[in-house]
Amino acid sequence: NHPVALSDYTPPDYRVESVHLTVDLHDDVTLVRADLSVVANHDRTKGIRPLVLDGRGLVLRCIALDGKPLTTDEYVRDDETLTIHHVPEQCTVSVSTELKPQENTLLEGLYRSGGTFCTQCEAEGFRRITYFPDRPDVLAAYTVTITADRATCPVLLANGNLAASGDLPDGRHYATWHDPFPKPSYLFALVAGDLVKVEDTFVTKSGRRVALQIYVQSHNRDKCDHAVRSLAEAMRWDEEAFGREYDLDLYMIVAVDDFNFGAMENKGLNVFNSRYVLARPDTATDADYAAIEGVIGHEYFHNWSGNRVTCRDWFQLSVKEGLTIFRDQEFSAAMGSSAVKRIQDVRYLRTHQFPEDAGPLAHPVRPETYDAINNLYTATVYNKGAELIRMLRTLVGHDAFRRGMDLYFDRHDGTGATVENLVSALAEASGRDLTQFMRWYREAGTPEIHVTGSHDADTKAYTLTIRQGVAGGEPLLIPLAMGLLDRNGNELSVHLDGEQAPLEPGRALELSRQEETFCFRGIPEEPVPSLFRGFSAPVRLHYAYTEADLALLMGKDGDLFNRWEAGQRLMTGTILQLVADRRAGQELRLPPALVEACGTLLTSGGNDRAFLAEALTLPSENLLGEQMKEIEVEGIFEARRFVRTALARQLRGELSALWDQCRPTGPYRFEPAETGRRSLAACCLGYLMTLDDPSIRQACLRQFREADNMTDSLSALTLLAHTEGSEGETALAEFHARWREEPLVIDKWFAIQATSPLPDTFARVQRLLEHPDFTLANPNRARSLILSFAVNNPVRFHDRAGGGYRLLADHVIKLNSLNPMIGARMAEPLTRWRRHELNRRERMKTELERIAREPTLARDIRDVVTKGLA
Ligand code: BAL
Ligand code: ZN
Repeated sequence: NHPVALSDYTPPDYRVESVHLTVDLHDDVTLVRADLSVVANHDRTKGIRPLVLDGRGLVLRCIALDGKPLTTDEYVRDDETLTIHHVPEQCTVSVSTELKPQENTLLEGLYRSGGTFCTQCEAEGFRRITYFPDRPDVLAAYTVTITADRATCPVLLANGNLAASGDLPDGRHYATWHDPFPKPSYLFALVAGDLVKVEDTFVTKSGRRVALQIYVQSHNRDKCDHAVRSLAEAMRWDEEAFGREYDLDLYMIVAVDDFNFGAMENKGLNVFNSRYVLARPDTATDADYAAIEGVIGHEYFHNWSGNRVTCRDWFQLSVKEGLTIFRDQEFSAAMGSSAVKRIQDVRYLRTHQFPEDAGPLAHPVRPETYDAINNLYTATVYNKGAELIRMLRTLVGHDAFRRGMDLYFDRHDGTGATVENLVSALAEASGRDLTQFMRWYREAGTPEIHVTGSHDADTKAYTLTIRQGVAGGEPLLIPLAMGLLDRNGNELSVHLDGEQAPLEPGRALELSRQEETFCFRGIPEEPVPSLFRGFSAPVRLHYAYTEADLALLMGKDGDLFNRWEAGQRLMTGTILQLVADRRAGQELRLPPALVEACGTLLTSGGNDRAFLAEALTLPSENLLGEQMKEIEVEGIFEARRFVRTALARQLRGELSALWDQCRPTGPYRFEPAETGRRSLAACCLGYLMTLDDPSIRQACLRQFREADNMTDSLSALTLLAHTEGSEGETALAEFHARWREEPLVIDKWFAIQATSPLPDTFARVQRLLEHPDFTLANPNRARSLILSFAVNNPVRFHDRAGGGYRLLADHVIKLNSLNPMIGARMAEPLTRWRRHELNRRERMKTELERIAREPTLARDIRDVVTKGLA
C-alpha cells in the first residue's frame, strides 16, 4: 500500500470517541490493553465497511468486541493491519498486546532510554503500542493507567491531568491520567522512570495557574533553569503575539537522552531530546541556549498550532510544522536580535532546504505522495513551510494575519485542518484572493528571480524588470520588499508610477506574472536597488550588482538583513572568482574591495556585535558549493581558506583591537548583548588563528582553559583542534577528561574532531568509531560523529579515495536494523552525487547502490536510496 497519495484521502470509516489504555510496565514483557469506543463514520445503508486497525511488530494476546473475545476467523491480520469485518454501529473494541520496550532500538512507539520508559508516536509510533486507527484525523479522549515497579519507576506520567494514583501489591504502583482534549494518537505520550522534577508556576492572562514541570535524571537537576524560563517566556509571548492561552493545569517536559527528533509536542507531556532541555553555563553554548529557547517555544506553540488544531493527514504536515516554525522564529526574534535571527534562519534555509529542493529528494511543501512518512519531516515542510506563512503575513498585513489566525484556530479547534483551511482563513480575514498563492504549496523547487534596472535621467524614471522562472512554468504570487538607495546610501522615496502616494514603509511589491515591470518616478540618478529585504520570499535573486553597489548596501542599507546579504554576495563572488583563478593556475590575490569592506565593518560597523559577527563570517563551503553547477570541493576549500587568511593578515590590527574590546567583563549571562559580544570575539579569534602565530595559539589555549562558560571554551577548543600544532591534542584530551560524564558535552567533543579540516580527519573519525564512548544506538552521538563529518566537513568527507562514502554507507547499513529513521537521514548526503565531478559521482552512486542491494531494506532507507538513484 505504498506510496500513499493525497488524492486517495477519504475520511475515516470509524471514529474512536475514547480510549482507555492500561499499560503494565515490566523489565521483560510489557502488557498493553486498549479499550476503544468505536463509532461508525460512514453511511451503513450503503454497506457496512470493515474496521481496519493499524499495528506493526505487535504480539497480539487477544481481541474482543463488546467484551466477547474474537476467534481467529473473525478478524484478519497482516504485518501492518488487523481487520474486523463485522462491526456494529457503535461498540467497544478491546485489544491486548505484548511489547518489549527494552529491545526497541527504533525509538518509535514505547522504548527505554537510560532505564526510563518513554514514547514517540509521531508519525506512526502508536501502532507499535497497540492496534488503532493510527491517523491524525481520528481524535479521541484518552484515559491512561500505568502500572510499574515503584522502586525503579517512581514517576508515572501520561497526557492531561492526574486522576488517581496509589500502591499495588508486589512493590508496584499505578497512576491514571485523563486528557480531556480529544487528540490524534500521534500525540499520545507515556513516561515512567526514576526522575526528579524542577517546578515553576505560570499564571495565564485570564488568571489560571499552570504548574510547569521539567523531569530529568537527578544528576541533571541543575541544568533546567533555562528551560523553565524559556517555557514561561514562550507562554507569555503566545498570549501577547497570538492571543493563545494554555488550556491544562499542568505542562510537563521530560528530557531523555535517546530521541530521534529534537522534541515532541505530546499534549501536556512533551518528551524532549535532552540536548534541547539541559543547559548550564559551563556545559552549554550560547547556540545551545538559543536552540533550547527555540525548541521549548516550538513545542509549546504546537499546543495550538498542532494539538488543538492538528493536521487532517500527513500531506498537510506543514499546517502544523511550517506554521509552528514560523511562530518559534518570531518568538526567538522577539527574545533577541530580530535581524540576526532572520540571518540565521535564512542561512539554515539555504544550507538545508535549497539543496533539498534542487536534488532528488525535492518535494512540494504539501506533497502529493509519500513512501515513508518519517522522511517527510524535512526542511521543505518545516522551513520552507515557515517561509510561506511569512509571505502570507507580508501579503495580507500583520493585522489581517492575526485576525486570520484567530479565525483558523476558532474554526478548526478540535479537528484536523488542511492547507486550504489555513489559507482560506487568511483570505477571509484579509478580503484577499489567495488562490494564486496556493501554487507555493504545490510546486517543488526554488524560484529564480531575474531582475534588471534601467534609469532614464531625462524623465527621472527608474524601471525594474522582473522575470520569474519556476518549475511548472506558472507564475507565483511573490512579495518583494524593497527600497532604492542613492549613491550616497540615502533611502529614496519609492513612488510607483501611477500611484498617488509613495509605497508605505513595510509594504511589499507583489509579483504575480512571469515578467513584469515596476516604474518608479522622481529618481534623480541611477539608484542601487535593495531587493527582497528581510528575505521577503524564498527565492534565488539574480541581479548584476557591482562590487561598488554591494559595498554601498553593506554599509548603508536601512535593512540589516540586506546589509548582511550584500556582504555575503561580495564574499561569495570573490571566493568563486578565486576558485576559477586557482583552476586556471593563476596566483590568488584578494581584491581590495573585500578588504576595505571588512575593514570598515571592523572599525565602524556599529554596536550590534551579533550582527557584526554575522557580517564578518564568510559563507560556508557548503553554501559556496551550492552556487556551482559542479561542486569543486578542494577549490572552494582552498579559496575560502585563502580569503580568510589574507583578510586576517591585512586586517590583523583591527581584528586584534576588536577582539580586545570583546573580552568578558563579568560572569556568564545569556542575554543579547553578551551573546553578541561572545560571537564577535569568536569570529575575530577565528581569523587571528589562521595566522599561525604561537602567541595567538597560546592565548586561545588560555581562553579554552580559563573561560567560565562553554561558549568561550568551545570556540577556543574548536579553533585549536582545527589548527596544526600540539595545543589541539592537549586541549581535546583535557576536555574529554573533564566532561566524560556529560553526554551532551562529549557529543561536542566528537563533532569538533569530525569537522576538522586537518588532513588526518578521516583516520581520526575511523578511530573515534571504535572509541568506548561511541555508540550508534544514541542518535545524538551518531549524528555528532558521522553526520557532522558527512555534512559539515566537505573537504574531508569528499576525499577522492571515497573512504568517507564507504564509511557513511556502512553505517546506513548498520542502522537499517537498529534505527532506520536515523539511517535514512544518514543516506541523504550520498543522494547529492549528481552535483560532483565524475570520480566522486561514481563512488557516491556505487555506495548508494550497495545500500540498495541489502536484502531487507527498511522502508525509510529504501525510500531515500531509491529516490537518490532514480
Ligand atoms: N512534531 C515533531 C517534532 C516537532 O516538530 O516538534
Ligand atoms: Zn514541530
